[in-house]
Amino acid sequence: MNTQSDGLRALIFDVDGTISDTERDGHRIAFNLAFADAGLDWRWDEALYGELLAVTGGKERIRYFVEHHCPEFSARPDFDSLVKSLHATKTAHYVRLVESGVLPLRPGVARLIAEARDAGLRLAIATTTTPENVAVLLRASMAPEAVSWFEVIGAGDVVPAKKPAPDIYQWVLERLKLPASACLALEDSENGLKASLAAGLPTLVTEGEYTRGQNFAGALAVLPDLANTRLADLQTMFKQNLSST
Ligand code: XBP
Ligand code: MG
Repeated sequence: MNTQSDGLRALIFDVDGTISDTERDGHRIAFNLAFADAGLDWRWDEALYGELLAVTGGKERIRYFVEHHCPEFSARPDFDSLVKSLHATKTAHYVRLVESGVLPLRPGVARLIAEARDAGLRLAIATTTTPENVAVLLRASMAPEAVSWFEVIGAGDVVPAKKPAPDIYQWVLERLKLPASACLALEDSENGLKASLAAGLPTLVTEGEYTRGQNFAGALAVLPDLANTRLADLQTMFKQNLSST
C-alpha cells in the first residue's frame, strides 16, 4: 500500500499511558520500592500519584514531592545526589517489573503498529521517560526486536525541557527529517498534547486511567483507546485535518 500520496509519513508514539498503562502499576510501584530501599517512609498511593503526574519526569517528580511534602529534606547538602540515586534505583525496579510482564499493551496498539509497518509508515517515539524503560517495555510487550521497529526514539534527558515543552517532539522530527505536517502524534495526557501541538503535530489522544477528563482541546480526536481504530481511520482523520487547515 502506498501511504505517501496521502501525506502521512510517520506515527510518533508517546509511551507512558499511550502504548501501555505504565503509571499506576509500574512507575508508581517502582518509586515506592526505591523509597523503601533508601529507608524513606514516603509512599505514593494511587491518588497522590495522580496529582504528582502533573509533573513529567521521574527526577522532577521526586523533587516536586519533596518541595511540597517534606521541604526540610531539600535543604540537605546531598539532596541532588539523593534524587539521582533514588531515581536510578527506581529505574532498576521498573525494568525488573516490566520484564516480569505486568504491563500489557493498551488495546489496539499492537494491531496499529503492525498495520503501520506493513504500510511502510515510519515509526518513532517521543517520551519523557528514561531510555532503558522504553527499550524494556517494547521488548516485553511487543517483541524481542521491537526497538528496531522505531527509527527514532526520543526519551528522557536528551532534551532538558520535558513535556509540556515541545522539545522532545522537535528533537524527533529533526531526526526523522520530516515536517510536523507529515506526521501524526499519539498521546494520552494534556501535558503530552500540549507538547505535540506546540511542535505543530496533528495529535490523536487516547485517554488513560489518570488522564480522563483533562483538557484535550486541539486534538484530532479523543478516544477511550485504539481498540476500534485502524490505520485507515487515522489516515482519514489526518486527511480531513489537512483539508481543514
Ligand atoms: C511520562 C512521565 C514519566 C514517567 C516516569 O510522561 O511522566 O516521567 O512517569 O519516568 P509522558 P522516569 O507519557 O507524557 O512522556 O522516572 O523514567 O522519568
Ligand atoms: Mg503519556
